[in-house]
Amino acid sequence: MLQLYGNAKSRAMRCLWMLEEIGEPYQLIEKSTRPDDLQTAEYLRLNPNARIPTLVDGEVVLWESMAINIYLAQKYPGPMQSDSPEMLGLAAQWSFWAVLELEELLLDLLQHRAVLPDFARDPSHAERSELLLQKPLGVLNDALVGRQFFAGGRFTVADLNVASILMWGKMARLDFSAHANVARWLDVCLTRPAYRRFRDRTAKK
Ligand SMILES: N[C@@H](CCC(=O)N[C@@H](CS)C(=O)NCC(=O)O)C(=O)O
Repeated sequence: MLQLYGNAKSRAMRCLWMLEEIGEPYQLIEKSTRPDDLQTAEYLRLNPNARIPTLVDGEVVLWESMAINIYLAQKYPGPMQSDSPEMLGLAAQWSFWAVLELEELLLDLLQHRAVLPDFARDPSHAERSELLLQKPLGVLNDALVGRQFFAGGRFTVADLNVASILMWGKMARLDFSAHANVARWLDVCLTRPAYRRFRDRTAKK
């Protein structure tokens, strides 16, 4: 059975969502982000970065959440499977792009709007991140003109990987009003039954 090391409140959520999309049986092996949980000889053999998530699929061991998702989409037959090199290329393009252009800014926004205790929040950090996010949000918004999803006219790993980062914007009250296509697309992604299943399954923990 597929095994995913991580927890639902970390970047592992992206892979848990994908696992629900592909519908294969899997086991979540709970790992926190505490050093004593990650820096064990046993875990370091799987992931020398001492980070989560890590996927174990038989002999295959993978880390990096976006790569795990592209692998799962490619390997398991079903609606998430890429059916052309173009679709695979677009999945890689949007996944790299989301990590490089969105992730750090959104994490900073999230920290300073929602996660840090009040005394440690710096509104100027949040404002700067929100301002810098306007450019990539514009790129996303334009990519979604006349198109419901990023590739092949259907929800794919490209959408899942970008949405699983951009959802931090929702949690951080990012203003999407100037980017209506993005707001609509993100809502569609976050109402997927698989996303709801991921939430229901992990809410009980
Ligand atoms: N680029 C990696 C980042 C993994 C990562 O930083 N995971 C965090 C949890 S969200 C972690 O393991 N932190 C523990 C640490 O940095 O010590 C991915 O997307 O999988």
